[in-house]
Amino acid sequence: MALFQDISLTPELLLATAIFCIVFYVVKALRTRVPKGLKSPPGPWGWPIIGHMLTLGKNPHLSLTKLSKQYGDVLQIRIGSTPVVVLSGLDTIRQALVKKGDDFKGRPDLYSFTFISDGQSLTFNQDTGPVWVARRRLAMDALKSFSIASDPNLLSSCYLEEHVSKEANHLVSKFQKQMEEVGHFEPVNLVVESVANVIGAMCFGKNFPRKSKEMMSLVKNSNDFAENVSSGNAVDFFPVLRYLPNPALKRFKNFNNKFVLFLQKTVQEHYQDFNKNNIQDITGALFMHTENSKDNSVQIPQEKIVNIVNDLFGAGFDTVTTAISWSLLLLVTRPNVQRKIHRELDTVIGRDRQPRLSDRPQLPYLEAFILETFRYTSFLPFTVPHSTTRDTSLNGFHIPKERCIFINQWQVNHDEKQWEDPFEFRPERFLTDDSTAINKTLSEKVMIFGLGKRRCIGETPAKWEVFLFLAILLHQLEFSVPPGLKVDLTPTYGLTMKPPICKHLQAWPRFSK
Ligand code: HEM
Ligand SMILES: *[C@@H]1O[C@H](CO)[C@@H](O)[C@H](O)[C@H]1NC(C)=O
Ligand SMILES: CC(=O)N[C@H]1CO[C@H](CO)[C@@H](O)[C@@H]1O
Repeated sequence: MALFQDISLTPELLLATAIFCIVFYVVKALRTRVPKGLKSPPGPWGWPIIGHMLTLGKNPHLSLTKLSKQYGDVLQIRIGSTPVVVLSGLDTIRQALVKKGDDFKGRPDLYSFTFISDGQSLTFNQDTGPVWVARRRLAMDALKSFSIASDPNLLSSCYLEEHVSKEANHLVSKFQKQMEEVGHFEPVNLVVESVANVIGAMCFGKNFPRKSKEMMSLVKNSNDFAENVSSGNAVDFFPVLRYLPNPALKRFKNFNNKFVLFLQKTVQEHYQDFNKNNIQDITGALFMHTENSKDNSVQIPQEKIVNIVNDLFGAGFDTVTTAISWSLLLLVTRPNVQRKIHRELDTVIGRDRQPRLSDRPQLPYLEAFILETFRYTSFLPFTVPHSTTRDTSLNGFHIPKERCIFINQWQVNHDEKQWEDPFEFRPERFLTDDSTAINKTLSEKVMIFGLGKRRCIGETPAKWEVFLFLAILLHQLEFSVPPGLKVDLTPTYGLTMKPPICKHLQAWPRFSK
C-alpha cells in the first residue's frame, strides 16, 4: 500500500489526529442517551463547528430531499452545533404531526422568531400551553366569521366573496391600464396590493388604509421577511452572525418593527369607532373578546388578544400573493393549460355574469390547476419549523425533547413513490377518470398547509381566495408573454419561495363588456 507508506508521522499529522480525537469525543459525549430498543436517527457525517450548513446550500429543500433518499424519512443533521431532525414521506409526517401531534407541536427557540410581532406571535412563539390553544381558537373563529362564514346581511355569500370580487375587478383594470400605457407589466407588485386589501378589509373593515404609502411599502418589501424566517437560516444557528455587520438581519428587524407599528396604529384608529353592537371585522371581534374576557375559562393576557391580528394579516397576504404569482407564470408558459381553463369558464359561466364561489364544484379543471400549482411549486417548501415537546419516538428512532424538526413538504409533493412524473406540470392528474370532478384521495396527498395541531388556520379561506381571484381574472383576460421570451421559473428559497420577477407579462381582454 504505497499510499500509506508515504505518510510519516509529521507534527502536523499528529496535531490533526489529536484535534480529530478531541472533537470526536466531545461530539460523542454530547450525544443524548438513547432508550433501549430505539436508535438515533441516521444522518451524514458533519463538519465540526459548521455541521451540515454547506450541505444545505442555497436550496435546502432539494438537498434534504436528496439526503432522505439515502437516510430515510427520519434523518438527523446538525446546523452549527444544533441537531435538527428532518422528516419526509407523507406517512411518516402524518404519524408525527397527527398521531403524535402533541409531541411534535412545539416551535423551536430560534433567534429570528424573537423579532416577529415583538416575540408574541401565535405562529412563531414557543408557547404551546392553554394560552396558545385559546389564542389559536380565537384566531380561527374570528377569521372564519369575517371570511368564509355566510352572512344573511350581505349581498355576496360571505365577506371573502365580497372583498375578492371587488379587488379582482380592480386588478383587471390595473392590468389593462398598464397594457394601454406600457404594453406589458410586472404582476407581483399589483397582485400584492389587491391581496393585502382583501385581508386588510377582513381584519380592519373600512379602517384599513388601502392607499397609504406606508402599507404599500410594507407589503412590497415582504421578501425581507420571507427570505429570513426560512428553515435553516444561518442567523438562527450561528450566534456570531448576530454580532457581525449583517445588513439582511437589519432589514429583517426593520421590517418587523415597521410591521408592528403599522398594525398598532391601524388597531388604535379602529378602536376609536368600535361599536360592540355592530362588529364588522376581525379586529372588532378581538376587541369584543377583550371586553368579555372575564367570563372565559382561560385568561388570555389583554395584549395577546388584539395582536392576533398581526399573525392573520402577516400570514394572509404573502402566501396568497405568492400562489397567484406562480399561477400567472405557469399560465403564460403553458398556453394549453390556460386554454382549457378558458374553455371551462366559457362553458360553465358563459359571458353574461362573473364567476362566484358557488361555481367552484363546477370548475374542476381550474381547481386541478390550483392543486397542481401548489404541488409543483411547493412554494412553502418546509412548514414553519417545529420542535418536540417531550421525549418521543418515530419509526423506531428516539427523538429527545426540544429537538428542532424540519418538515419537508417539497419532498412529499415530489415523492416518486406517490406521484407519477412528479416533475411534470399536469393538472389532469387530479381529475377523476371522467374529468368531471377532483380525485379527492389524490388531492389530499398535496402538502402545503402543514398537518395536525399546527395546520394552517387559513387553509379554507386561502383556497377560496386563490380560486376566486383566478376565476375572475381568467374569465376576463388572457395572459401571455411576447413570443420567444424565455420565462425563468427558478424559485428563490425562503419560508415562501417566489418566482423571479418577470416584467413582460401581457393581458388581453377576452370579450368586451
Ligand atoms: C396559499 C396560502 C397559504 C399557505 C400555503 C399556508 C401555509 C401554511 C403553513 C405551511 C403553515 C405552517 C404549518 C406548520 O407549522 O406545521 C401555516 C401556518 C399558519 N397560517 Fe397559513 N397558509 C396560507 C394562507 C394563510 C392565510 C390566508 C391565513 C390567515 C389569514 C393563514 C394563517 C396561518 C396561521 C395563523 C398559521 C400559524 C398556525 C400555528 O402556528 O398554530 N395562512 N400556513
Ligand atoms: C384517484 O387516483 C388514484 C391514484 O391515482 C386511483 O387509484 C383512483 O382510482 C382514483 N380515483 C378516482 C375516483 O378516479
Ligand atoms: C440570512 C438570509 O437569508 N438573509 C436574506 C434576508 O433577505 C434578503 C432579501 O430581502 C436576502 O438578500 C438575504 O440573503
